[in-house]
Amino acid sequence: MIMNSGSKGDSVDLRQDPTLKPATFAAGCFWGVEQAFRDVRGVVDVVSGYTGGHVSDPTYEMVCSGTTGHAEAVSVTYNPAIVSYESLLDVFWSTHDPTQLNRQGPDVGTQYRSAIFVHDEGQRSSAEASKHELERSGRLSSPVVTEIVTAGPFWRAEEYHQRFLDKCHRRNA
Ligand code: MHO
Repeated sequence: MIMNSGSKGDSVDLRQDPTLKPATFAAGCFWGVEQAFRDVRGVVDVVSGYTGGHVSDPTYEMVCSGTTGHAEAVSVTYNPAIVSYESLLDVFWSTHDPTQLNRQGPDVGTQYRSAIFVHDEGQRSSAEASKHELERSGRLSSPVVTEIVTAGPFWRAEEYHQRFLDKCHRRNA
């Protein structure tokens, strides 16, 4: 469930279409992660936000301070008839380095941790199987540190963070 505070923008309401499913991922700075999922066929909406923390309605500055426990994350709404959760997991693994603990490249802090926030037991077992498969593949030289945890409240980030890279490209065009 995406929590909107104030007059932050619209997002797809899952209650309006029971065939759509939610998926939530944290893989470092949400700008690029949002972009990666937007490009996937069968993904109908992606929202950048904050989840996994312990205060309500956090701001970007609060999350950046590392004191709220939140991770920068994306809430993906997808059509499982077109794209499987397993395919979304493949996108998740390929969009970041899941061996980096509490950082992603130059971005350091628990807000940049690698995590999969699962919405049901089916997602949990798929996520665990996918993580084990990646570990066993020998493609990575260090252990995968990705957390697999139950999804809780997801707070939509400030509007300027939504479609951030699109907006950058338009400014620079
Ligand atoms: N190092 C990045 C982090 C942004 S991301 C939304 C920057 O400030 O440019 O946390």
